[in-house]
Amino acid sequence: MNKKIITCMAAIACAVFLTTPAAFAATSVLKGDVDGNGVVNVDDKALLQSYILGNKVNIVQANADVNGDGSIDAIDYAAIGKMVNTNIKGDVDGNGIVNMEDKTRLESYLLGNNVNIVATNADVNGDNSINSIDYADLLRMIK
Ligand SMILES: [Ca+2]
Ligand SMILES: [Ca+2]
Ligand SMILES: [Ca+2]
Repeated sequence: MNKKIITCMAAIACAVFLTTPAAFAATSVLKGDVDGNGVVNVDDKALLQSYILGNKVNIVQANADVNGDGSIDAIDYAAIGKMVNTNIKGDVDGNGIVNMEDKTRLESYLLGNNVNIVATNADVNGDNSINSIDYADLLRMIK
């Protein structure tokens, strides 16, 4: 009888242990991640700007209020601006790493699509123009 109860309790504890991390992931706050996709990049900056300008866009309020003062405003926008990387050549989306996502984003930008980019990072060769030469340089960086 006692053994059965203990087994049952262990099972419950185990179930709680297994489900808790997932629950945390769904509700945890990532300051700066305005769109709630799990990374802070130039898209979050652009989305917050749109929100502050009064556009009806969906944002994760807890993430957008970076300084936690209960209002989402220009101060938070400036804070996110600092979180988005502008000093890594090739980091087109400004998330701090150079990878295939940056390649895809630059490709889309060069095709004329309306995508957000960090211009200083996308201009890989630093000639003040973002073009196929930068794209070729970026390809070499991630290979
Ligand atoms: Ca994000
Ligand atoms: Ca704030
Ligand atoms: Ca990147």
